[in-house]
Amino acid sequence: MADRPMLERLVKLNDVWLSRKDVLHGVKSYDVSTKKIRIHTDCGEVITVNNSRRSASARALRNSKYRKVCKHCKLSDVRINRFVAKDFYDPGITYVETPVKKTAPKKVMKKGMAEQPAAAAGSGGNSSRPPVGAAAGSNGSSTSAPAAAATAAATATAPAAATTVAATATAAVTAAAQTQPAANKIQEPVTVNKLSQSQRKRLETLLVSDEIDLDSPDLPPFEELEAELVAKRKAELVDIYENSREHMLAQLERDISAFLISKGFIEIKSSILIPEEYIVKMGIDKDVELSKQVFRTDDGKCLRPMLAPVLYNYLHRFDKILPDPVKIFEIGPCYRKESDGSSHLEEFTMVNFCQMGDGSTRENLIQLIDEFLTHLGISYELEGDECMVYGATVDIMHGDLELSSAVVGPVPMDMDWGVNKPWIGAGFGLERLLKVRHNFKNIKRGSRSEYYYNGIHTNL
Ligand code: ATP
Ligand code: 9VF
Ligand code: MG
Repeated sequence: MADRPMLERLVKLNDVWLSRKDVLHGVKSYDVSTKKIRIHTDCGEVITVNNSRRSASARALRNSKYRKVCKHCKLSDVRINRFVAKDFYDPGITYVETPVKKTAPKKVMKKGMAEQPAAAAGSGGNSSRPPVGAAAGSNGSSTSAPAAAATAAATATAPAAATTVAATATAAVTAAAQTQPAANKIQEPVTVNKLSQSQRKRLETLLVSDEIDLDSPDLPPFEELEAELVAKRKAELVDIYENSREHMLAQLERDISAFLISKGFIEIKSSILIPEEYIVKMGIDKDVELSKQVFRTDDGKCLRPMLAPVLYNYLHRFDKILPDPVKIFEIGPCYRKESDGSSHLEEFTMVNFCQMGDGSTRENLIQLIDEFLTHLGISYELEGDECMVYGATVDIMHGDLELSSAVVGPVPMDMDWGVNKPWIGAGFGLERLLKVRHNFKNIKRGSRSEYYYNGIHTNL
């Protein structure tokens, strides 16, 4: 038995297209991409489907059944007969049909249609057209096997589907009977609205923060809630489109950038791809956790996990050029292999600002951080910590979430980078700032994303 032909080949051989409602169209032209096929019918319709062997469209074209012929396509009898007879197939080849897996009512209906060939055929308006299913056995070749197999599969699934529906209905009736209040009692209707796992997931996706408690006992029905949230999210996106048109991550970057520039810091934009040796030079040896988190490329480079190495190089060179103190910052993507979910991204945005020379004191660092977070409207607490790169750090926390690690230099590592003045610096994750600002459950909402736009899932 041969593998099934691609849909593309079936379209070419049959020269007709069978719509989902089993209407036969003439194929005027078609074009294919790597995955899809786009068919232009004689009546001017354009259909794009997966160019697959296993699709419903491919199965339909391997069969010879149709319900009616499109009036506008003006198909000749020759073309219709070609589709029905399928004598362009090698009669020695039997194509393998997969059994129909799903017991959807749609399939049952199709089976019903196949059972009334004459009636269905009569509705098309073309009297010379062969009846549905006429090809099965009509030319005696084995090419009719798929049609028979498909019919058999459909027949086999039909009772199962019917049973399922009946069983559900019975269950519902029973449930209703059980919850019926006694006739003489007046009872408030109790809405016990248990969400299925997939319904809960869908609603969680549609919620931007915790605006609705999904465990509330008087939650509206899923369909109602979903429709309401979809409408709300769409309206919000339209509002963004009509008014600000700014991406929150980009907007935050611009805001931070303007703030730091106003405080006398010069903005840097360096490469995201950096020499791997910078990681080692930062004191992060191969056996250290952060080293294992680095995305390496095969040319001795890596995606930067931090901004500090390049900033060190700038401090070293600017020291000879710019007046003291030297104040610099960079904002941009950083990459780390992470496993922890809701506060870690593998691709995140860091701002690292630092000052070298005069005024590089702990007080000034704390003062600057306070002004920075006050400007952004984000509350915080300070916490002492230790890290393997710098030793003592001041962590800036919002509850349990670390917003930043800040350091008061100098540190011994400065020698390796040619930096020999005191310094202060801090690195903040922008997505963490957005998470706090917008009360996002997951950091992904405010990140670079194919799906989330300003916290809103775009699958609406
Ligand atoms: P954590 O302990 O939370 O993993 P860290 O101490 O490793 O963070 P730092 O190296 O101090 O992070 O980086 C400075 C800041 O960058 C952090 O305070 C945080 O705001 C942000 N950041 C670090 N890693 C990530 C990440 N994977 N996703 C999002 N933001 C991050
Ligand atoms: C503060 C966190 C080494 C003098 C160029 C600047 C800093 C901590 C930043 C960052 C990191 N350090 N994720 O250094 O500002 O580097 O670990 Si500089
Ligand atoms: Mg840290």
